[in-house]
Amino acid sequence: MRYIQSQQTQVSDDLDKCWKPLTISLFSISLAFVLFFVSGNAQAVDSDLDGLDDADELSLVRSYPFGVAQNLSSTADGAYVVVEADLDGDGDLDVVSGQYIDENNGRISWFENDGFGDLTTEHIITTDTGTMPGLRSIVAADINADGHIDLVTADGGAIAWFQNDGNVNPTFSAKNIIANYLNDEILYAYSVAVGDLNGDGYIDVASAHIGIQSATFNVDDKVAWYANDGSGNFGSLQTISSIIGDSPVSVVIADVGGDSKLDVIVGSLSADKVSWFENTGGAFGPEAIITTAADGVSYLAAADINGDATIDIVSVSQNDDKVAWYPNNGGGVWGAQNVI
Ligand SMILES: [Ca+2]
Ligand SMILES: [Ca+2]
Ligand SMILES: [Ca+2]
Ligand SMILES: [Ca+2]
Repeated sequence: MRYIQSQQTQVSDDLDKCWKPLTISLFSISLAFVLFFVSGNAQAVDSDLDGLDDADELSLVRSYPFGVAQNLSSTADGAYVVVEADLDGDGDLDVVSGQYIDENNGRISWFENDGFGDLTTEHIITTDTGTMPGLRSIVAADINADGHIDLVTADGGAIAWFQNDGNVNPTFSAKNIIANYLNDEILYAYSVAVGDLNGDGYIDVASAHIGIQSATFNVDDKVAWYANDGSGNFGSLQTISSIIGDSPVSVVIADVGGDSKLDVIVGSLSADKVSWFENTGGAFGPEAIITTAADGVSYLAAADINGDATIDIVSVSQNDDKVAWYPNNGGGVWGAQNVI
């Protein structure tokens, strides 16, 4: 079963959650948005720190950590989520962009790769990009197992997927809700990840919701997953973690325990924490902490950084301006933080 796992988190100033702009000195490329990829994961960074609305240039850095930038589009205003996937099934990677303009305006589009690495016309998939705080995360995966790559999103109020009709020039369905605020009390869904979590051969979905915390109102703060029946019908929300005040902001699926079952790794913004939950066979063990030294963690990725055949974790944290990785010494035993 073919899919590309990816996951994104906005790293920018967000007044609602008092986010601070990320300034990473390594990002010296003067582009409006810089993206980096770790094992198919993508991250958008507002590198000029001037907010979301005024970007008029979108570029890709194709190799980890900081490869050669190339222009993608001059029309994708406000874009901050980008995913590569072969949406039309012709063997080359097309590009999906998720654009957040404000809480009521945004769109998800795809750009066909012409086979020479150049991207053609923008095809709008949807302008239904959610409620407060709007689109945050897109992953590409064949959710209904028909051989065509679909899209899964977290858009603040909902976890949803869009079905690829598989035509030569594919179009996408309307938003199929997996879980939402109304039915599941999801608040501020920021991140989605995909993988077969219960071992039935069908790709499931995990999500992280940073919740809302104030002196009088503390809710959600969940990491959850949803079982796929293979046709894109999802079971009810199953809670992996619910720690009020943690603000889980990024979720990644990977087998870090080394038992061939896919585990769930979570970055928690307010707790400055990266932790993982071992998959015990469609259920999850207690939280195991990888680090609490990622101040304002905003994004995670999983990859074998040091080539020892275990999956390591990379974190981006906005309050200490760090990109760091944590070596997996096997069996879920973690080494200390290495700042990149
Ligand atoms: Ca293609
Ligand atoms: Ca499909
Ligand atoms: Ca499954
Ligand atoms: Ca495992």
